Amino acid sequence: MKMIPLIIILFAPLLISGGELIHPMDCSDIHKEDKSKPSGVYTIYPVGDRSAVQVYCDMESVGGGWTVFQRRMDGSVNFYRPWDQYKFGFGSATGEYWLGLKNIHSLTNERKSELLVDMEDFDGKKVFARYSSFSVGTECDGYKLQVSGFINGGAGDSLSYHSGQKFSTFDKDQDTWSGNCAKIYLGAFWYNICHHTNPNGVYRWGADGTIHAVGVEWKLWKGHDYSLKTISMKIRPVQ
Ligand SMILES: [Ca+2]
Repeated sequence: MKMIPLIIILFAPLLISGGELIHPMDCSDIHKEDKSKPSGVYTIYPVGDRSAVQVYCDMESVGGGWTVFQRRMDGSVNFYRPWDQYKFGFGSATGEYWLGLKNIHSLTNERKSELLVDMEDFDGKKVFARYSSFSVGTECDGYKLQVSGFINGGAGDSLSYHSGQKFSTFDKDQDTWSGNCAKIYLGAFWYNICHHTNPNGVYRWGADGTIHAVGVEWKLWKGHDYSLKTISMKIRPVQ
C-alpha cells in the first residue's frame, strides 16, 4: 500500500485530468497528447510545476509541436531591454514576445532540441532556416548559444556565425567585439563582432539604410539594411 504515494509522485508530471495534460513542459507535449490542437497560445511549464508561462505553439510547420521563444510581427513591443528582461522574458504570447533565457536554457538542456526560424518580408515572401541542433547554456556560462546542422529553406545561414557566443544586452556586454554590439545595433542577441542577424533589433518597415544594421534582419536573405515583416524562432525536441 505504501507504494501508491510514491507512484503518484513519480508520475505527477504525466497525470491526466479530463483529457488534459496538467503540466506540459513545452508545445511538443501538448501536440503529442492531441495532434488536432491548432496553433495558438498555450500554458507550458518549462522549469517545473511552478513555472507556468504562456507561449505561442506552432502546431503546423513541418510536423508541428514547436515552442516559439521569439516572435516579431508588428513592432508593438519594444525589444531594446536590459539583461533581466531577457533573462525572464517579456511581451505577450498573443503577439510579440521573448520567452526568456532561463526558460530557453531549461527547455534545451532537458531535451535535445532543433530550431526553426520562420520569416517573411513585406512582399509576402516566406522563407525559413532550420538547425538540427540548438541549445542555450547556463547563466554562469552567459547563456551561450550552440547551434549547428543548418538546413536551408531559402533564408541562408545567418546563425552559425553566432554559435559559441554568450548573450549580450546593452547593460551586459558579453560579445566578442571591443565595443558594445547591443548598444550600436539596438538589440540583444548572441552577438559576435557583431551580427549576421538581429531578430531583437528595431522594428522597421522593410528597406531602410538610414541607420546601418539596426533592424530586424537576416543578412543572408535580405542584407543588413532590410528589416523583416515577421520573424519567429521556435524549438522542438529531436525525435
Ligand atoms: Ca564588447
